[in-house]
Amino acid sequence: MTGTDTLKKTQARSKPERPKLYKVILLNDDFTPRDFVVMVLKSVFRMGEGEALGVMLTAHQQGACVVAVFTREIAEEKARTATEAGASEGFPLTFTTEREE
Ligand code: TYC
Repeated sequence: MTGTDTLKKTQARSKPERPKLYKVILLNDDFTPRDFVVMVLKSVFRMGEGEALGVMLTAHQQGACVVAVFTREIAEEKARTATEAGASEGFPLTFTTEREE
């Protein structure tokens, strides 16, 4: 057996990369009803009432709030689904995604 064969059996050639993570961010607006925002947070992000209320109030007061962190595909899908839930009722509710540092 050569040295190379031994290396192959004991050591990975390249480390599997850790997947990049993306934040889903809720943006405040002046029109979407508070209870609708809470309902979307509960249904799309599986939050309980208290957590959803806290996230909604933080966005309302600070302008934005991080909702959760996922891999890119999941973050984008959840942000799209939640934004569409608002749009389907005529609300400007917006969720964006941002790469985590
Ligand atoms: N600002 C909205 C209102 O006063 C409620 C709201 C909160 C909307 C958070 C969006 O991300 C949001 N009706």
